[in-house]
Order: sequence, then structure tokens, then C-alpha cells
Amino acid sequence: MTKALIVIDVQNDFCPGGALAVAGGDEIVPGINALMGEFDTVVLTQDWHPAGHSSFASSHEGKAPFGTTEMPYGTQVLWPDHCVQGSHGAHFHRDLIVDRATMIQRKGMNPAVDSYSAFFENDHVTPTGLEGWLHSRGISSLTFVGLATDFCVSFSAVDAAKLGFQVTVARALCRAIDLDGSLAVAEAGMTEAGVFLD
Ligand code: VGL
Ligand code: ZN
Repeated sequence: MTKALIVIDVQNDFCPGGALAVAGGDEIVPGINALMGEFDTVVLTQDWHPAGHSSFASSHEGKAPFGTTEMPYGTQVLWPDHCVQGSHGAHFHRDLIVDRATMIQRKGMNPAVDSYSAFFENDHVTPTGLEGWLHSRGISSLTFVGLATDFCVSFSAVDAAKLGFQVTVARALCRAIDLDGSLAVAEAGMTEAGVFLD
């Protein structure tokens, strides 16, 4: 079976000191680098928002980060400004080995729609193209690591399972935001979708 390692959003803004820091986000970098050695195919994802993105609380009058708003595609959590295209915060963590990656999937470019998943925007219908890239290379098994477990990792893993990939999430190499119990909800959703939680 041809397999790939998918490294989700190991970017400065999700690491300590970043705009949307995930506790311990930087701790997983050495382990991810080591795990790359077991895969011929390594894909990185990169959250890559235009300034003023609609997922930023600052784009909504009277809204604070970590609140929610109703978007045409459903309820959207509002975040601090993060991963603005070309900014230091959007760059990969300096110790992450990026040379081995044969594909870097950017996401979240549409100003009006967020994109947690590496496969679809948050409207759940607009594809990123990653499914085709993987399938056309004969890849059927995916291992996910990265940030954050309960948002971009879980959305990506659930979509991958629904698309028919065999999916593992290596939880020791992920860290969560855990907003109001979101980690437990995400883990239940992944299990329900047939994702193997390692
Ligand atoms: C993420 C919130 C907003 C993530 C990205 O990578 O999990 N979370 N944008
Ligand atoms: Zn984002």
C-alpha cells in the first residue's frame, strides 16, 4: 500500500509566541522530522490567509477572538489574525524539515470561506485538489500529524476517511487548541468516521 505522511500547519503562528499559539506546538517538530524517514511521500499543509480574512475576529465589528459567527456555510469560530500570507507567522517552524516535502498544500485563501481541512474548504464542497494529487499517485493510506488536533488535523482526517483513504492520526505528534471541549468532540468525530487514533 502506498502511504503518505501529511504534516498539518506546523507554522510559527501555531507555536508558542505565535498569534494563535497551541500549547506545546513546537514540541512535536523533532518527532515529525524523524517520522518523515518512514515515508516516501511527505505533504505539508500551510494555513495561508489573505489579510482581513473572514475567519479573523478583527474582520467582524464587535466580535472577539474565540467567539463564533454565522457564515453562509455554518457556524465559524473567530480567530486572532494568524497565518497571513507571506508573514513570519505563516512560515513553517524553522526546525521543520521542509526539503523532503513533494507537495505543499496551501489553504484558507478564499477571503469568504475558512478551510480547516486539507481536502475541502469549510463549505465542505470546494476541493483543494489534494485528493486528486494523492489518488493519481496511487496513495491510499495517510498518517496525519501536526496542529491543531481538534481543528485542522481532525477536519483533514475525517474528510480523508470519507474520501476512502485509510487514515491514522499519530496523536503524540499533534497538539490541540481544546476550545470548550473541542478535543473530545473531534476525537469522537474521528473515531466515528473510521479514523485510527494512534
Ligand atoms: C487552524 C484555526 C484556524 C489549525 C487554522 O491549523 O488547526 N485552526 N486556522
Ligand atoms: Zn486559519
